[in-house]
Amino acid sequence: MDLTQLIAGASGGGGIDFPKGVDRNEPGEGSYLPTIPQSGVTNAGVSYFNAKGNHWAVADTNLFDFGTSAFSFETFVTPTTGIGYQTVAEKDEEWRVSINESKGELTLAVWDASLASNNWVIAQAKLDGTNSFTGSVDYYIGVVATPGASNTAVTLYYQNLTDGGDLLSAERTIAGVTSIHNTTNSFLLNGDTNQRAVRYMDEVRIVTRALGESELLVAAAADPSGFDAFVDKYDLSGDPSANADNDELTDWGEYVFGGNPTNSGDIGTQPSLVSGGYLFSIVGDNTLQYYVLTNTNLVEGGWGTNTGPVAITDESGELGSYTNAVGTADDELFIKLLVE
Ligand SMILES: [Ca+2]
Ligand SMILES: [Ca+2]
Ligand SMILES: [Ca+2]
Repeated sequence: MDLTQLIAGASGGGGIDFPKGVDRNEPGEGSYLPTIPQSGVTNAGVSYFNAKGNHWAVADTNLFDFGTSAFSFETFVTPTTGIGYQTVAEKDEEWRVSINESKGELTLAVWDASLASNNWVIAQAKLDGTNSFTGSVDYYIGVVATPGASNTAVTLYYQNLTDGGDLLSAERTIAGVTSIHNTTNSFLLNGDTNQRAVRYMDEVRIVTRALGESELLVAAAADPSGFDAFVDKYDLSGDPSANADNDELTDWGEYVFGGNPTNSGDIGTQPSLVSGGYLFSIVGDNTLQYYVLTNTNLVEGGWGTNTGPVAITDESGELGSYTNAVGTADDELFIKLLVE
């Protein structure tokens, strides 16, 4: 469901004031709300609710009629300090996502029409204890609700973006609810009174199916890995053939052999030959493979593959040791290690 389109045509509903789209803070609260949602479209702004009951209101459409279908809701949010319970998103008498800044709870409530009263029934977790939601800290939250034959299964997702925490999740069950109640009520983002309002929100996504963990918005915004992480760590150009410290190894070589690309005195662990065994170390990155190439005569001969490609299965990021028997039969043998 493209909420961007829906919100573009939305009114401020019955709130105190229209919410505002503002530039992302740099740094401070709201600064960790990502600029690139899974659609790949960058944006500089966030929704600023300013702890007031301003909200985006989207009129009901059949896109919201989930029925017995699973659905997923995700957003990035900055809670308000000192007001406890805060509504993140709500479709009255259907479903509601809320956080509690004082108790640390993330809650999906769904409406159980079969009950005579107290119809909101909940799935709730304190993903990181009672301090899960601190005012002015940026968080990712997600809920995945899957109605079944006798209950609704719910997965709650949570990540503290400001402090760089892991993505955490909890499984819950809402007994007795086998479909999502359908009304014509509007969909609201943010609470409609200033006692229930968040500070910032961005990148809201609703999908009419159960998203897997690898499909979540935070999966797209995950930290770079492998050579990309090495480039970030040492502030390199990103060109594998560059040589930032002008030693004998390219930046790529420094990555592969565990060197320091900004210290010409450190070229990592270089291959060595011990009684017919070619010993070498390669960084634990399972996207890599290596070949050991040999040549008996650098002037006339060609390089042959002694072994390879051999996939690296280690994914630790630490150097791993490998060995390849090249033998001692030749009077002269040139050995080359190719890693790609
Ligand atoms: Ca409806
Ligand atoms: Ca270098
Ligand atoms: Ca170096």
